[in-house]
Amino acid sequence: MAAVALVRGVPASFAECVAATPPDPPLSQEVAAEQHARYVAALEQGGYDVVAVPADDDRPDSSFIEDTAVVIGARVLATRPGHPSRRDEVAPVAGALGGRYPVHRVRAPAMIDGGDFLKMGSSVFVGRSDRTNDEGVSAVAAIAEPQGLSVTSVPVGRVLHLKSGLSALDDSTLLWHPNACDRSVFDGFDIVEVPGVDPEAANVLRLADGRILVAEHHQETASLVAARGFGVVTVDVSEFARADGGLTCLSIRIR
Ligand code: CIR
Repeated sequence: MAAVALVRGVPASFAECVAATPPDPPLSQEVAAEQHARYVAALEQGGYDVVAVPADDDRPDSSFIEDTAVVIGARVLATRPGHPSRRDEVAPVAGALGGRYPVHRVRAPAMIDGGDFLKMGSSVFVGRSDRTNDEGVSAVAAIAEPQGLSVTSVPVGRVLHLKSGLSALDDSTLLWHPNACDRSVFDGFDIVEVPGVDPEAANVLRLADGRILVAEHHQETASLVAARGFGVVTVDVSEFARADGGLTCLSIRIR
């Protein structure tokens, strides 16, 4: 089956995104839209068939589509995002996925953001963050465990989401920044530590062809990943980084 990536265009209200620190100067929808177009092109060149969910001008954070659904084996969990302003982003994404997969729904009080979900082979890790609670982790486990996947709940450190500070290079190799979580969670995996002050430098995206997409403003990460023998592609997503989003946040990948 072809690898598919769902994306969602940049809304007119992008400047109103939730952000830990108010961006100064304000976010630019125009710049973000240009960067988004290049991101989509990089996904296509990396082997993904890209499916665009219609943009929603009234939902500023809706380009961060990763948070709205997670693909768990042969099933999809439509999330209930931790930030209340983001909950209405979910239905159109669940609708787009529904034609391909059985879609399960998360019910209150459970909360989960897709940025807290990481799958490496048969291991699933779910970050316990300000956006994802224990009930959210249980919702993942209820779908993952019957499919033979193990689920580990991971207290996140000083990051928004688990994947704000780590990501998989392949099913056994993890790019990890110390702010993300305790390193021992990933005992048994090959860990590549990312130095520096910005945990988002550890957020990269596996393309369908095995190459790794790295944010252009994280050149040190690009060198680290290349030194491990992976092909590297870079793309500028700096406008999204100013809204606390990384590379993975901008798509839902189905491989
Ligand atoms: C938010 O705070 O929800 C958005 N401004 C950023 C979401 C980033 N998503 C992700 O890390 N998966």
